[in-house]
Amino acid sequence: MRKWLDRYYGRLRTIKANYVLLNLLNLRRLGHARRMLRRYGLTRSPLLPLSSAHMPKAPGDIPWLDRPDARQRLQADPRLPALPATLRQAVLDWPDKGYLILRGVFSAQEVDRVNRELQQLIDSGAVDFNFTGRKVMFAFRKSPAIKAMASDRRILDVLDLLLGRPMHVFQTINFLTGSEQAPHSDSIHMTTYPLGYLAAAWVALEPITADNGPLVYHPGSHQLPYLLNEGFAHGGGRFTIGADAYARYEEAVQRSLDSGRFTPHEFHAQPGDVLIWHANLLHGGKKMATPNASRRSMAVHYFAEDVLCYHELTQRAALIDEDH
Ligand SMILES: O=C(O)CCC(=O)C(=O)O
Repeated sequence: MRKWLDRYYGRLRTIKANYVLLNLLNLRRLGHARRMLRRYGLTRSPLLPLSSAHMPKAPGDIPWLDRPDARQRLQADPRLPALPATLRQAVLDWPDKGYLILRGVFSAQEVDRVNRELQQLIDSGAVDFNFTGRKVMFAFRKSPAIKAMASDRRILDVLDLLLGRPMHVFQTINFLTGSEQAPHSDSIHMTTYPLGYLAAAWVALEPITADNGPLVYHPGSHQLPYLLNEGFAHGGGRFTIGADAYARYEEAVQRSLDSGRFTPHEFHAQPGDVLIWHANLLHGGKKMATPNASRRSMAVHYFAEDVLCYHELTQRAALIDEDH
């Protein structure tokens, strides 16, 4: 029965018309997409499928630190000398590395408050794990402590500088264990037009070691071309999404890593440490040495102001609650 149901829901998820229906039910949360479509000259309803195939052919504005002269621009920027030396160096390295680490951003009390509130929400059934069984999505809508951490100015100020536009929280993902997720770029899940106006911050909420499934990232991989639907055999058609599009995407990413050009790094961290990564940096979660080892942590994804945001694989505009 379970198998049959999984197959049935799996099939429903491939039908584009179902996403149009879901969009209709969430019309109020598509205001942002409607405005952005208009802003970028696209005469398309946000209810309809939306992917990189529908975007203007011109790439549009490129984030300032993704341009070839990023380093020179940074060196001439009057904001740089005002930064603490380690942060200044990390920002200067961002164009080449695609990540930066901020140690000790959050205090033990701030971390404890987040862990406590999350546990209360889980225990009361106010939030639940998503289909992966490992991720609690959007808990910032229900927890003041998580919201405060996600929208903390110490992170947002760095993001605003790196992306050159004001950045806004789109989603939080809380983990109690490792994700063990295969390498991917966030731009397949949260694509923007213009491309590249997304970033993520990952906060350690307990000690993270080689054993409890640390985040794994591949410095420099953000400079690879963005891998979007036209870059791999996603298997979809005019009316359908490819049934195993994500598995095919992961295989294509793995092929790009198999060249050995990028060395994987693990983020070993103390509670309150933060790693920020670029929209196109390949990353994932290492296998836990002990199954289900505790790895409390939180990933936050941010969109820049005034960009169009959508999910490339399901071809759906991002639902944005503008009152959050
Ligand atoms: O925390 C992890 O293991 C992976 C997180 C991740 O891939 C993401 O949030 O995009």
